[in-house]
Formats: sequence, C-alpha cells, structure tokens
Amino acid sequence: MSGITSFSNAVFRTPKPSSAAAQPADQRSTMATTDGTHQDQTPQNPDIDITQCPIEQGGIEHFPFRSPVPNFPEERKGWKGYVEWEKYPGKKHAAEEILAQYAFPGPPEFQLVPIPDQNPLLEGVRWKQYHYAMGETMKDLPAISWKYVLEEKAADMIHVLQFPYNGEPPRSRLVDTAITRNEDFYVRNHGGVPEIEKEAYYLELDGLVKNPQTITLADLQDESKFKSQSNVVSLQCSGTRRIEQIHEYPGDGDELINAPWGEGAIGTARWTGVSLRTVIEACGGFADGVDEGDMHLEFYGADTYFKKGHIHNYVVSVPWRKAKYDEVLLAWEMNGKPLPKIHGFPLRTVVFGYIGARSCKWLYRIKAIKGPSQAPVQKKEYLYYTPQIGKQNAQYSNGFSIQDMPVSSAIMTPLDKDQIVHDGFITLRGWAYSGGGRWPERVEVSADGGSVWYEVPDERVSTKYYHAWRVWSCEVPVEYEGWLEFCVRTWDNALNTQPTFVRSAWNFDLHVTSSCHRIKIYSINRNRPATRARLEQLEKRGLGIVPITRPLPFDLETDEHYEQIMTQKGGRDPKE
Ligand SMILES: Nc1nc2c(c(=O)[nH]1)N[C@H]1C(S)=C(S)[C@@H](COP(=O)(O)O)O[C@H]1N2
Ligand SMILES: [Mo]
Repeated sequence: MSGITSFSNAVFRTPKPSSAAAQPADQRSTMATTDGTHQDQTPQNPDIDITQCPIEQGGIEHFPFRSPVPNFPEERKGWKGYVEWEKYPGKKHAAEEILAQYAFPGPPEFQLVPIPDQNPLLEGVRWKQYHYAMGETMKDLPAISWKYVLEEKAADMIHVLQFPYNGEPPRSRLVDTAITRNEDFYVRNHGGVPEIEKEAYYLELDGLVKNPQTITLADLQDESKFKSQSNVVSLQCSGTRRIEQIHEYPGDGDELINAPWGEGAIGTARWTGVSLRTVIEACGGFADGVDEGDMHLEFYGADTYFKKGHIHNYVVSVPWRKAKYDEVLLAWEMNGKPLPKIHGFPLRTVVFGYIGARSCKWLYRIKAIKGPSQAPVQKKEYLYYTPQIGKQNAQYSNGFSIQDMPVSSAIMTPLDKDQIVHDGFITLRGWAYSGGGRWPERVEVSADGGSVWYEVPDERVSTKYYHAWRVWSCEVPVEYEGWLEFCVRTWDNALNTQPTFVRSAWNFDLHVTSSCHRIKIYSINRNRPATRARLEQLEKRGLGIVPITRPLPFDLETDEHYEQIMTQKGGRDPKE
C-alpha cells in the first residue's frame, strides 16, 4: 500500500436482534443484546461501588436504593416535587456524585429497529431510575406524573413515552376543532410533574431588572395591578412529525428518541394571563446602564432535568425583543380553565410563534440576563444542523438555535396505508401552521405525490390568527386506483412553503420535520365498472374488500368468462 497506513472502513450494520452477539465487542456495547436488554455505555470509575440498576423495567420495587436513601429537600412549602438545583452548585454536585455511582441502562435503540407496537410506546426506564436515585423528594415523581396523565388527559392518548410523559392525541380528533380540548392537547415533559399549591405560589423576578421582586399569583391576577391578556396561540413541539425522519433517515439517539412524535405534537388554545412586558415594567424595567437590545428573559421551570450525568431545573430564555411586543404571556388559564397540572399549573410562559420548548411550565423564576441562556436546553438542545453534520462532527456552535417555527402542515385523516373505497373523491383533513407571526395563506393537496396540486377552498380552512394554526378539510378528485401518494403543502403569508421530501430537510437532531407531509393511500374507485362488480360480489357474500392484504376466498372469474376473453385475445400465446 505504498507506505501509507491503510485504515479499513468500519462498517456498522443495522443490528438484527439475533445477530447482535456476532458483532465485534466494541460495537456490541452500543446495541441491543439478544435478550432485548441494553448495555450501559456510561464510563464508570472503577474505584467506586457501582450499583447495577435492573434494566428490564422501571418499577421502583426493583431499584437498588443507596443506604441511607438520599434526601434533597424541596425548596418551598406547598411546592411538592420542586427541588432547586440552579442556586446551589454544591447540591448539584452531590446529586451528580450519586448518579455516577449507578450503572444506568443506556438509551435504547429504537431507530434502526422498530418502535414497539404498544401504548405507552416507550417506558423511559432510565429516566425513572434517575429520579429514584435522588431519593425521598423525587422517587415518587414517575408515579405521580402518571397519575396526572390518567386524570388530566384523554383515555385514548398515544403515550409516546411514559416517563417523562410525552403524549399526543389520536390524529382524527385533533383536527375536529380549531381550538384543542385541554385533555387532547399534546404534552412534552423533560421531567416529573411538580405539584404546586396555588396559595403558595409566587414568582421571583431578578437579574438585571431595576427592582427585583416576588409576585404572587393573586397579584398577577389583580386587574388593578396587571392588565390581563388573552390570545389564541398554537404550541408546537419542534419534534412534531419526527417519526418521518426516524423511519427514513435515523439520527441522534440521545433523549430525542424519547419523543418519536407523529403529527399530533401541536395544539391550539386560548391562553389567558399577563404580558411579560408589563411584569418587567413593574420591576422598573432593566437595571441602569443595560442595553435593552442585549437582554433575554430566562425562565426557570420547577421540574428536574437530567442530561449526560448532570442535573438541572428546566431553563430556557427568550429575547426582550420578543417580549416587548406582548408576544410572551405568563398564562394561568388554558381555554378558560386553570392550567392543568401537566401543562404547568399554576403559571407558565406561552411564547407566540416560537418552538414549544420556550413556553416554560411550572415557572418559578424569571431572570433578566445578557444574551441567551447558557442552560443546556437553550444552548445544547433544539439545534438545527445541516445534513453534513452528525455524530462525527456536531458541536453546539455549528447548529443554529431554533426559535420561530417554519410553515408546516399535516394530513390527519385518512391515515398512512388506509385503503379507501370511494366514488371519485377522497376527503382529507389536517392542520396548517406557520410560526413567527406568519399564518397559513393557502393549503394545497395532491393525490399524485406532488405533481398536480389542488387548493383547499378558503371556506374549508378555519379562522386565521397571527399565532395559530388553521385546520382544513378538502375533497380531492381521485380517478386512479391502487397505491397513491397524497401530500399537503402550505404557503404562509410571507410566501414560504415546505421542502418537498423528508430528505430535503433531514437534520441530525431530527427537529422540525417541515417537509410536505406524505401518506400512501390505496384507492378503490366504485365509479369504475369492474370495481363496482367486485364490490357487489363481495357484498353478496357479506364480505368487505379491506384489508386488501386478505386474499379473496373465491375464484376471480368464471371459466366461461376466461375462455371468452382468451378467444377475443387470440389465446394466451402468439400463433406464430
Ligand atoms: N418546565 C418545563 N417547561 C417545558 C417543558 C418541560 O419539560 N419542562 N417542555 C417544553 C417543550 S419541549 C414543549 S414542546 C412544551 C410543551 O407544552 P405542553 O406540554 O403544555 O403541550 O413545553 C415546554 N415547556
Ligand atoms: Mo418540544
């Protein structure tokens, strides 16, 4: 090899459960073992006693608690499940030392192998165990959080992850109404649900404001102190429709894989609260000498978030530039009702037109800071990489930070792979949304994969708002039969539209799947004589035509008919 050291190409193939053991040892550690369990990947310090965590299930009864059981006290009376980490570096450190003594299971592989067909789809074993490991004040959070799912969410939610809870409603119901019912609104949690008593609630305002202060909920709700504001606003998780990227081109298997969302991680509500601007003004504005243009407002959520062996409260920020125009609400009401516990009771931020991640739930503190938050959710997550960036070269600084959501849409009925008997028209229903104060102007659907587009008539698209989606429905002419690819694309008022294919907008962290949403539909057109005859034949026998995968239990035609056609055709074979 002419004196040059040659490196053989390292090839990593999709693991098949039965072939896992045949992989070289260094690769085996990153994948599923034959019994379906997963090996730990956390490097361990050999000098300390490593407590092996059971990895098959997340039940507390199997957890190897340390003795004595740790106790990180709650910060405030009447705030169950709120442990303050950000103010106490020593406490963070102590908690992280405990975490390091466990061999937690690594993230499961659910991209190169299928996501299990069950509900909840994923359990979140390691997340439960991180919470158990923290002892007294946090060990019950997985159970408490699940209790609120059962109490506050619709019984038929698709539980994408049991803990931390991530769930989306059934597709059809989500677009029945332009305003989403609270029990159907998707939930995206990074930790457990804190239980905060309304009377015990207060909000801290500090950092670079002129007069730091604390404000109670009663103060915020007092019209003589703060004028309330109410807006229809959509929240969309930047992971919405991630499953399309996972299916076609898998990406980062970090905690993002715990939110393998379909098209339902979006919802719209009328939120009521006060504008963040008025609250900053009540603090006398920013401190002297501060350049308003640099300012961000950092939001602290009372839940606990574990990341790469570290422990945090949920912290994000938005620029003052956004808050200044009354586009950030401190909300206590969702559709005329107090915020559900799981949606941030008693107070959350609602940031209009931005990714859901900035709308901080269980808000306990707002700190005025220079520039964006350095907390991991803001700095290290919700980054958008180019397709050339991945595990091999990703850095926090070479992705951009996602704020405004782009224009996007989805077909919610029918569902992918549905087989539909129709009379020349198929009804599609869905949502269309654009962030950043833009709104869907035109929704277009196609029954042929995107060559011919039909405009959804304006009267079939719901009311427009600056900061909310529009739900739509449309009858599409469908002459052809067999598998057809239906798709939707939306134009917003700034003339933006959607990338054509998933691949056009693939990114390693699998965020913002904004490409045209595509579904495959099997079309059975009753207007066609042969189809009508076959349907009648089936009906006489009390049979249906779907699923098309089930074979017909009778001969496809009579021998007489076959002979007649063959005679017409001059036989099967040529004469000469
Ligand atoms: N405190 C806190 N706020 C949070 C989160 C969280 O885990 N903790 N998740 C964020 C994300 S990623 C989204 S998409 C929205 C979801 O809001 P919802 O659960 O009320 O629908 O909340 C955001 N606010
Ligand atoms: Mo999100």
